[in-house]
Amino acid sequence: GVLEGKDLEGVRRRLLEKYPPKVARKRDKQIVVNRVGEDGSVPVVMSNVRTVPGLISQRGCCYAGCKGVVLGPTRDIVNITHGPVGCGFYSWLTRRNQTDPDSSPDGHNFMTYCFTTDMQDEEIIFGGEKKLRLAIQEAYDNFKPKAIAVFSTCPVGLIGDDVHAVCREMKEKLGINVFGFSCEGYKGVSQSAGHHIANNGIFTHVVGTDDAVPEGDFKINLLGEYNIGGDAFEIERIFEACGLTLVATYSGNSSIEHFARSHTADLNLIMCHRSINYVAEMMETKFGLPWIKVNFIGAAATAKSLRKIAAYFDDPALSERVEAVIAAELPAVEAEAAAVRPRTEGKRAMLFVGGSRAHHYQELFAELGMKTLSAGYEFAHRDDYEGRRVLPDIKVDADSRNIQELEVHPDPERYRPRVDAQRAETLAAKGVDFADYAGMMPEMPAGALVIDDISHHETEKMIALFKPDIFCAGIKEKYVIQKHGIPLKQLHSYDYGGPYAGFKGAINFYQEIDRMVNSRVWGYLKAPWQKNPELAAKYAFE
Ligand code: CFN
Ligand code: HCA
Repeated sequence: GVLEGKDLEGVRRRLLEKYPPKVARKRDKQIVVNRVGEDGSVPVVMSNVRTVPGLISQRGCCYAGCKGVVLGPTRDIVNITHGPVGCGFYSWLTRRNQTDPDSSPDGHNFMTYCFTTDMQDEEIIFGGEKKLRLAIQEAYDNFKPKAIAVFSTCPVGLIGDDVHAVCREMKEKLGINVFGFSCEGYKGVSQSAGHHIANNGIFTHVVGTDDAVPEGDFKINLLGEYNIGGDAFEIERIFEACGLTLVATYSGNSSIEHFARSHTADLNLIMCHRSINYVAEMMETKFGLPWIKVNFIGAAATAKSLRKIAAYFDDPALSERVEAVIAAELPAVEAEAAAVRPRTEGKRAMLFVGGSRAHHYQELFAELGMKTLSAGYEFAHRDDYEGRRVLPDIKVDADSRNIQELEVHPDPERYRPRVDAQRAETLAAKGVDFADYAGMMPEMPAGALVIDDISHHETEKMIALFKPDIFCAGIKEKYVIQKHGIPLKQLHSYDYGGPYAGFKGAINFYQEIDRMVNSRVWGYLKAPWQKNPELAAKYAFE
């Protein structure tokens, strides 16, 4: 098996043995050994459940998912964090979502600013609506933005400020789009609830407000791509070369104007399903826009995704251009992989990240001849693990719109009814699965250990048991892991690197992983007392 002949049940026991019985019973359902049936079925991993208090989790909060993740990367909305200063400050560009100032002809790029109401004791006690009103006014006076969005942090919900009423009032007064999100950090069990709230809000307040159809024969939206380390720039480069017209990206280097007309595209491509599937579902229901999953992490995955898009449009000229782009790009990538592979072949990785990258990055490691011993998401749901469609199973707040309540657009001439049956048949005939709900586990080897919402304790056990050659996670894990002498690659912020998407990104990734897994520095990481018995003895008695 992948886990090097280790007794897998024994490994699971070792991870759980220190826990009190009730905790062990819960974690037991979130740690499974992968098996893949002939029909692609995999075991159930319990996910999207509350973390046991006291366990050190990698997870973030609802506000992080809404403001930090989904809407933070939009450059021309003034995003105001309503709360004490920390939430706004810590979600200010730490994710390394990039913008291209040249793509804002009006000069609107507010990414370099951090907007917050900076609530004090006075607002917590007497209410913060007045300060929020002033903040919106001040932002408007200084920047004259097209839109202002307000994001609630924990205390806002606790004291009951009505951010939506303030937004409505200011929208009326200023004559620009002003809308709020009840994304208090404590809602739900992770960032995931925040994704949902962001999706519902942007759909309700922005999508479909501009009916002007952009020019282009093959109009697409790219959903769930946030331009971390410039990934979206590389994907845009490839789309352009292929002759695909990108209407909107949700939400790397995005503009509110792109969202407003995104319903006029022909096809939605979903890169990170977890964070944005709700927008895709709602666009499909209301405007008849079909969606397919893509993955631009890995050269082979990129080529496969481009071919899938071409198959969807079923146009010989497009297919020809796509093939030409793949043929032009692949040789350089393959040459680099071949150069690096003798040094990376057989090395072992573990990936514990978010809700899609722990899956997508396995492609890049496979291209390096490396194997994934163990992987897991922080906050993904069963469909992201199993690759099957299961209904959204998280509770959202009352002001969020439920997708089931949506009606189709009143103009069926203009917007196709939900899922064009004929097109689905055409695709099936070409062997393209229209509803390809690929997930992590069906694409992982049997015997790999899948761990949902891994705890710090389990992380240390996994390190001690397997000594992987590289561990992929985030900033909170990084230095703890490295002190064990194992390099940690941040798959959130990419450390200081990137892009890793597309063809050029793959080359960057190969080179960086080669440097990391082959650096001799990790062998020198013993602390003085680990090398010197006298020191060890001294500290033992102090
Ligand atoms: S950029 Fe995305 S790809 S949006 Fe999501 S699930 Fe986070 S911020 Mo960190 S890196 Fe991560 Fe994914 Fe989608 Fe990023 S794996 S945890 S909420 N994520
Ligand atoms: C978030 C954002 C985060 C955190 C990354 C990390 C990101 O979830 O709040 O823990 O290093 O990608 O910036 O996921």
